[in-house]
Amino acid sequence: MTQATQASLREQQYPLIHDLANCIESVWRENLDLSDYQVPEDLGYVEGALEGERLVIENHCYSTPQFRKLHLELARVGSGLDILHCVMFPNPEYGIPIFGADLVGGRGSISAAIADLSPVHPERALPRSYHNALSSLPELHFEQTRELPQWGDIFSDFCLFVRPMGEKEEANFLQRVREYLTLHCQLAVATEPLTTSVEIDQILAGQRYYCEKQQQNDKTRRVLEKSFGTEWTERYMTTMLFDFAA
Ligand code: BLA
Repeated sequence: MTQATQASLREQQYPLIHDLANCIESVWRENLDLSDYQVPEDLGYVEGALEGERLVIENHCYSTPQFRKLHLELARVGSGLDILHCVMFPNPEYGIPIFGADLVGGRGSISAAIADLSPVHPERALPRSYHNALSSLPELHFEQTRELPQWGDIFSDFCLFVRPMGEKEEANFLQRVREYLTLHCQLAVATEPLTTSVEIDQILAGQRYYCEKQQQNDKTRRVLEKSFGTEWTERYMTTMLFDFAA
């Protein structure tokens, strides 16, 4: 797939999705030491249309000393539904949360906008440095907050899950995600790696729990299955979207 075609999916996407994708990549570039991450060859750019509308997916991945995988995915279903998915998977030697974001919408509005720094420690507590930094951000008000699904016990108290109403709320959402990302990158870089296998195993277990819960999101699964079938979707959800060390 050529760069020109890749750029054009982002150009066509809903403005908040396009802007958030650019924001994520610029915060990464400004704060982290990015290396290439080898996306499995057949998963960089994917198109499918088994029994419904055409689904186009493009993946951008990097790794850094603190993160084994930074994943930004942009997708479009048919001509109307745009999706942004982003997860930052830390190396297990770093006892830091998992940043995740998902935006779904199009044709005039975003129906779901979620962003969080999700804990992976036992008791699912955030490190104190994160708790303090997040607590000191000014409070934001959104007209329509949304309720988390049952599998959503992985998210922190700082999870933002809203249907942004209008440009002002969209701008507020974007700004808040920029703040989450920036403080996350800065705290991650300042974090000393863990040294004991007991601590590292706890982090691995927390990351695994996070991925297993995310794999239960039937809304994501259904969209993928309609275009790519059940087998491909299972592989994609467990190796590309939410993979963990076995
Ligand atoms: C919701 N995710 C959704 C919805 C769709 C997708 C269609 C329903 C939107 C709505 O209710 O308005 C679809 N999301 C996708 C697809 C991909 C995707 C197809 O990423 C990828 C190709 N999901 C994540 C991450 C988080 C997340 C990283 O991938 C959170 C950090 C959360 N998505 C999330 C949640 C919901 C959602 C909590 C609402 C689920 C529900 O209400 O049941």
